[in-house]
Amino acid sequence: MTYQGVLSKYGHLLDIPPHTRPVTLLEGNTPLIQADNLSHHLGGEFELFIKYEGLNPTGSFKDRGMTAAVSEAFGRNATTVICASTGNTAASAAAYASRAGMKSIVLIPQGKVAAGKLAGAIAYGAQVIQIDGSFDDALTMVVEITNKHPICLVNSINPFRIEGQKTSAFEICDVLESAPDWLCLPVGNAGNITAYWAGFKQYNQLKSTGLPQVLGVQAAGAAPLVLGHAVENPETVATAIRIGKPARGEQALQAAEESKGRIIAASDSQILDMQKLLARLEGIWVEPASAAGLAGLAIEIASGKLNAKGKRVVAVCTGHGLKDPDIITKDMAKPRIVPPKLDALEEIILG
Ligand code: AN7
Repeated sequence: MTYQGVLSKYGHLLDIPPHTRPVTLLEGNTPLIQADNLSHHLGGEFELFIKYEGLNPTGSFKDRGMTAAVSEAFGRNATTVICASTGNTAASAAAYASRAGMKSIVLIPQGKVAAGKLAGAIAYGAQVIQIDGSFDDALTMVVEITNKHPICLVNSINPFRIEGQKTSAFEICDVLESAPDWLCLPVGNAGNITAYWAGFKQYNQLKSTGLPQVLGVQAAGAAPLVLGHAVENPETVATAIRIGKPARGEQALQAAEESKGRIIAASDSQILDMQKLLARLEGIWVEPASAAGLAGLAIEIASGKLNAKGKRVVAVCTGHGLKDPDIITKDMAKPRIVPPKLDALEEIILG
């Protein structure tokens, strides 16, 4: 049978109600790409795979959970969904809502959303509202408004988001025929790390696939789970994870602890260096936040705290580089302009 999305493939393993009516863009089934060049660069002698979640229909991992959340809402005839977002959730919610004929409202922190995400939300027809505050302020507002009005909240507080998101852990185990030794991923509002851990645990119970150690990575300027307290004014170039009060912070810490992993911070320059490295060594361009997991892996290997030798490591790259082109082009020298003449071209490329 042709591929019909994550609910069709893994729905029997997900805790979603019977009234759910699938709204899908054939999300999921993303490639697990072996990254030998990068593994070699990081010291080698281990297997590294990139779970390239930026290849989902709206360009980020959010589509897995969003198909579940919107399908559940659609199945009970909800008409409107709302979310707070640093951008990717907004684009995903807007796309799935439109596909279901529903309205979407997205609250974003003013001026801090990457161009490709804002453009997506607008293109898919969301009502986009900028909040003169942070993501955390916006999340508080959508919780309040959905307590008062019949609008469906599709942030990862919504349990169906977590259910759908678990499918990425299932896919990794299906492809590798076991869980990896380590799973590295960025952490913002902490829905994704919560879902992966739940997914790996469920698959291990069902199929004895084993469990990974989980390395969650926050941006140093937005690292509440590393600091042990909320961050009032989170700041990072990785705007996707510019979050100071993660809704599922407790569960993220639990995932790290239970898995004998940890949550660490990477600086903006470490994140951006890894973004470039991954693009240049492997041809995989991800948005800055998505490079955080790998940046954390590099930090842990370099400091000797993580011995990857002989291990299998999966790094989750959550969003596509095209989401945030400005981060690459803003400091870039303009490509040279030459007349349309062969000798001019030869002079440049042959020196
Ligand atoms: C590319 O879109 O929170 O820890 O509102 O876009 O599950 O929050 C995005 C988060 C990692 C962190 N990578 O995941 C939003 C939003 C990318 C992201 C994360 C996000 P969570």
